[in-house]
Amino acid sequence: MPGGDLDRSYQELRGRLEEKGIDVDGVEAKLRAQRVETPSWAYGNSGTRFKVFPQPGVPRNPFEKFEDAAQVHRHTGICPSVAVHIPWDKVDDYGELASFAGSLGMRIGAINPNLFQDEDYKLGSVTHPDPRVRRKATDHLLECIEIGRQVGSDIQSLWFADGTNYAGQDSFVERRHRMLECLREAYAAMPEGMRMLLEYKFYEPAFYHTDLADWGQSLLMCQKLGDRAQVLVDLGHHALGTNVEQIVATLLDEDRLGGFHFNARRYGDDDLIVGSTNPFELFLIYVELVDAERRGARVDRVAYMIDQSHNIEPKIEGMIISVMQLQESYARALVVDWRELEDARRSGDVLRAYRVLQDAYQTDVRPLCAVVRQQLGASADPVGAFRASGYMEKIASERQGGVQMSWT
Ligand code: LRH
Ligand code: MN
Ligand code: MN
Repeated sequence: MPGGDLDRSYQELRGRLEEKGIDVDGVEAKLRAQRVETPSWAYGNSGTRFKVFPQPGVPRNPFEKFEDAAQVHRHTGICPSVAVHIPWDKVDDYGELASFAGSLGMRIGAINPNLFQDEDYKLGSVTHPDPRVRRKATDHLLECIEIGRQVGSDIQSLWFADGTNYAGQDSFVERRHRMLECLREAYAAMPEGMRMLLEYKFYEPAFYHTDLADWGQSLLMCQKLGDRAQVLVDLGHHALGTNVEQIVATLLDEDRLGGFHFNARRYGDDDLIVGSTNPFELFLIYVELVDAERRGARVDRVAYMIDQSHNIEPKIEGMIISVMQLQESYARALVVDWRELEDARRSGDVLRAYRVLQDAYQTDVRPLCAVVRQQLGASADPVGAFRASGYMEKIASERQGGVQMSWT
């Protein structure tokens, strides 16, 4: 949709939306304010437990991961921060990493402590029966809070691989109590303004039970910890058929939605491009976010983070496409005709209500998103511009021996 074509399709779309009574300038302002955080681990080599396929030009250190993330920001205009995983992104001086990020117009986002890659954690980390292991896990949480404080990050994003493999292996309740005790200590150490997000996953790597298996278990933990503990919804961490948009709506209503890990999944793992197979679900999640904002919920605090690692597809381009999917889903949710929807709901017109949503979902918002990116000084066509920039060729020739920074 380059040049004149873009202008024509944008004007057409704008006209159609205005006829529907949509405030297009308002929609554009919201899209300009949208932010998405990309994960450092998405830029390194990754794979499944069967095989890692190394890619050319992959970063050799955390600094180079920020360089790649800066490309995503350059072309999309809405991704100035990067989530880091400690110790995958261990450096001697985090202040140096933060200022390097700053020199690229970027910053360090959520800090993700890693409590799953140590021999000691075989039976759990913060739930481990041995207090010595729990001490070690809690110390790592404290270390990550300190890093966050140093680099000005206000989010600790926690995911626990804790669970058991056999019935009878340990007590569910005692493990909960141990977790709560460790998290209380970490929570108390957080500076004001820092939040703790608790991610849940109903499977993997434990086979019998997972200590934080679903949003309810995370929420209960958060409620015990305090207001600055909130639930993190990773789209890939649900049973098939789970209504994720309802979970999102409920957590927003309780002011406990801390953030997202966006991705898509077909069966169990969770690393595909967000919205690649389930764009309607993604749209419906954004509809709940837009609705919550209309109701005055604190949507501004929600952390919109991607959690993907692309195994066979080019990583930077895969991330750019992911961000565009989020931008387009949000744009579609912003053009929902709420007056019409509420009227249909009130009169019990089930299918009119559904069709109002369909009408927004079927709107081709790509010209609007392209124009918004131009307004932000980014690219109307991010993939085309990235491909034409020669960045991939440059890193492929300059970087040898890229790191692998995931669990594989
Ligand atoms: C676990 C998870 C969690 C980790 C990330 C790498 O499946 O979603 O967020 O930190 O993957
Ligand atoms: Mn996740
Ligand atoms: Mn995951």
